Parts: sequence; structure tokens; C-alpha cells
Amino acid sequence: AVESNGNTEASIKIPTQIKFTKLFINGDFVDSVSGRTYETIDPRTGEATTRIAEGDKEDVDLAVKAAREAFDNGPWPRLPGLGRRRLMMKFADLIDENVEEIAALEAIDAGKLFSGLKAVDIPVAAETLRYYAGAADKIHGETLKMSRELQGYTLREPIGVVGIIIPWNYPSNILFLKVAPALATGCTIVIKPAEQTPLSALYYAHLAKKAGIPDGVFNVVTGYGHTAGAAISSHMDIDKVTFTGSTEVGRLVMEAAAKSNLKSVSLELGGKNPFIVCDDADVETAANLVLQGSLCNKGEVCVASSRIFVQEGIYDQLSKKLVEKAKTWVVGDPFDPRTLQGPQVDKKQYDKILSYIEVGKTEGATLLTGGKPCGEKGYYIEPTVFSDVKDDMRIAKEEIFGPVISLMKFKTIEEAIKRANATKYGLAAGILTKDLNIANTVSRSIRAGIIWINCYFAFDLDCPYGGYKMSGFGRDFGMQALDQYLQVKAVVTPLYNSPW
Ligand code: TXE
Repeated sequence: AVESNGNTEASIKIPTQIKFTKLFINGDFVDSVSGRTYETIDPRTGEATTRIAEGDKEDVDLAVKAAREAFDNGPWPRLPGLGRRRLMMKFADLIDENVEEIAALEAIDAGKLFSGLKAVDIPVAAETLRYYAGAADKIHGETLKMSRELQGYTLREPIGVVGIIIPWNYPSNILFLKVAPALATGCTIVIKPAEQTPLSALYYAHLAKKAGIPDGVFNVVTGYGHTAGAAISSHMDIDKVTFTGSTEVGRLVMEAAAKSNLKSVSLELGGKNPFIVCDDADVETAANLVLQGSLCNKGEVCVASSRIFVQEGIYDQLSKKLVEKAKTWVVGDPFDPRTLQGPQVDKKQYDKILSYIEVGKTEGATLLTGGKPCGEKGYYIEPTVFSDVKDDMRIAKEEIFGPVISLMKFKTIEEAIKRANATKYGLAAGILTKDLNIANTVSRSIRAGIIWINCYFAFDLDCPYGGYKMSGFGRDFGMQALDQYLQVKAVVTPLYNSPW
């Protein structure tokens, strides 16, 4: 049964205190220049958690100055790779030693499940540091053959000061999938966490210092997007900005980069990801994968399976099974180990999701279950299943970013491919079938950055991750992510006796 929040809260002891609420610039926690702070909200209750320093342009300027100095004159980019590796490994160990505390901070900030944060998100953040730490001393260029009387080789050098702007749905994982390769290459960084979820980033700043990462290398400016975020993307002294967030803001970031110093940009944006379930799929497996794909992290996932294309032969059975399972999907306090779905991150997202559910009903989709808020306080929404969803409905075209499953019927695989591709996005896709030829055909035909065959959300640090089309460009994770933070320098010298 769907449980209301609040039922279990009294018995839950939250294992943390909030220690860090100020900006972290040049190795110190400092107030914002203006002295302003803003309130963060606990999505479990809708009440205030704490006040956080509200950084703005002046604070970004100070952070960039520190990062610039650390890059231009400090030890970090000049250390041999193994020096950076050692410190990054130490940083990772410190994260592991504090998993419980960080997990609790993030559960309070984002409404994410404490158990999942403790078992997966935070340990994976530490592993991401280790993965790229291992690469820090293996970054090298090429010796070139050259066609003339010249000796040539390339160096791969760190790009410089990196601005990192991230969202609130995976505050630790998205942070480290950018921070870890940037640090490994020798870059220095200025991070702007999402205004909703600053607590873990500030905690990591304290651990970075404890690990011995030199002052000025790792800076955090908390604050809002249109002020602190915009100051990063338009800064004249930042060499690269890497952004994960909405497509609308991605466009603003790119525009600001173009209008300022033409800094390098990579963007990981929204998605409207198709999951194709063929007639030969096992219904139970399909239902479990669809449920995970659509409801995991309360649907606040850019690669969520948000358009479920089901072949006509299995459509009714799968719909029935999904409804049964959605009704027993436990919504509740993220600290309760029985909970599968916590509250949406904030009132804005909560309202957005509920309004999309209304749009779905108005446009003629059939609401099979859910569709309502739940609990007496906080931002909880019932797992929702719509069937008879048509391609031109807004719930099939726009990113809802909530616990909403949209079922769409198809006849032939050619039709499914065509409809799956009929979107401006191209982040992820799934295909469930026993037929290898169909699986291979679909994986080559869908224009998306990752295709999951007979699985969903199968992430791996070694697997590049990023978008096609308006889902952005650039790849996080995998060794390819290092390229985002490196630039290639060619060095040329004449050979003996050459005309030069
Ligand atoms: O995102 P924003 P919001 C999608 C999802 C969600 C919608 C809106 O559909 O419902 O976006 O979410 C910073 N210059 N995704 O409003 O605003 C902001 O402070 C520079 C998908 O929260 O894009 C935050 O740090 N930065 C996505 C970050 O951008 C600016 C995850 C993301 O916030 C800025 C999140 C500006 N002008 C939302 N304005 C995914 N790809 O996973 C805001 N920011």
C-alpha cells in the first residue's frame, strides 16, 4: 500500500548535523560578499532545513581568482600524475569513512532514499574519484609520423579553470562525474551546486581540504542559477563550463559562453527516453524494469524511461501487472528502509508533475492508477500509470521528471523505432526482447547516447554517458570524459638536415 509520510518519522533518528553552510573559497569556508543567505527546504515536510550562504557574481569572481592562481602558479597541475592520484585516493577514502553522514545530508536536501544513498550513490561517488585517480598518471599524447622532415608529438594538457554547474537529482554522483576527471587532468574547479541541494558539496569541500587537495583547487559557490550560475557561464577567466540540468538553461549557458570568452562547453540535458517492450518479453521482468526505469529516484532521472512503447500482444497483460505493482510501491519517508519512493525535491517540481498529470487526463490518456499527492505534508506523489498515451500528447513529448509511467501501444518494430526517434531529445533508450536481431537493429537505429538491451539503468563508471540531439553533447564517465578537461598541444621540431 502507498503509505503516507509522517507515519514513521517519529521513530527515525536522522544521523547527522549540518556543519557546513558557507561558501568554500581558496581553502576556507566564508560568508558571501553581500552577507546574504537563503533557506533550504526539507522536501519531507516543506519546512526550512537551514540557511546557506547565497553566493553571487562577486563570490564567483573570488572563487575564480583562487582557482586561476592555483592553476597558473600552484602545484596541482604541475604535480606528477601519481601525486594527484594519491590525494584523490585519500579524498575517496574520507568519503567512504563518512558515508552515513553524507547520505543523511543528501536525503534531507533532495528527498532521496537514505538506504540507496548509503549503499550506492555515496560509495559510487568515492569510486568515481578512484576510477579517474587511476588515470591521472596515464594521460599522454602521441608521437606523430608527419609527412615532411619534421619531428612532431602532442601533449594533452589540462584545460584550466573549470566551472561545474549541477542539478539536484544526483547531487553526489553528478558532482563527481565532473569533479573526478577534472581533478585527474590537473584542472582547478569552481562548483555551483543546485540551490536545493548544497549540503553534500560543502561537506565534500571540507573532505577535499582534509585530504590535502591544495587551496584554490576545489571551490564551491552556493547560490541561485540566474546569479551565481550565470556568473560562471559568462566569466571571462573560466576556461570550460560543464553543465547538467534543463535544456532551457543549457541553452543559456552556451549563449553566455559564446558571448563572453568562448569557453568550451559540455551539456547534459533532459530526455524523453523510449523503452520498447516486445511481445516476446517476460511480463514480470518487463514490469519490474519499467517500474525501476520510471519510478526510481521518484522519476527525477534524466534517463528515466518516460515513454513505454509496448507491443500490442503484451500490452494488456503488462498494463495490468504494472498497476498491481504500482499500487504496492511504498511512498514514504526516505529514512524508512521500507520506502521505495521519497518526496519530490521541491514545491516547483511537485507542482510541475501534478500539473502534467492533469494535462494527461485532459488530453485523453487513461489514468490507470495514482495521479494524486499523498501524505499530509511534504512533496509526495503517488506512482502514476497512464495508458492510451498518444505521441502528440504533451505527457509523451515533454519531460515530466516525476513518478509517471506513460504506456503507448505499437504493432511493428519499424513503427516503434520511428516513434521512439520522434523527439527532440536523445539521451537513453531501452529494448526488451529475446530476439537478438531486433535488439541489434533497435540499438543501431535509435538516436540516443546509451541503449540498454534487456536491462535499464545499467550504469558503469567505464561506460560513456551523454546525449544526442537536444539532450546535449560531451560525454561523462568512461575514459572519454577526460577529453572534456584536456586540450591538445602539438610540438614540432625540424629533423637534422631538414630545410627548416
Ligand atoms: O533545472 P535548472 P530546474 C529538468 C527537469 C526539471 C527541469 C527544471 O525536467 O523538471 O529541468 O529543473 C542552474 N545560468 N532537469 O529548474 O534550472 C541551477 O541553479 C547558469 C533535468 O531545477 O536547469 C542548477 O544548479 N546556471 C536535469 C542547475 O542550473 C543556471 C536535472 C540546474 O537547474 C541558470 C535537473 C543560469 N541562467 C533538471 N539557471 C538532468 N539533465 O538530469 C539555473 N541554473
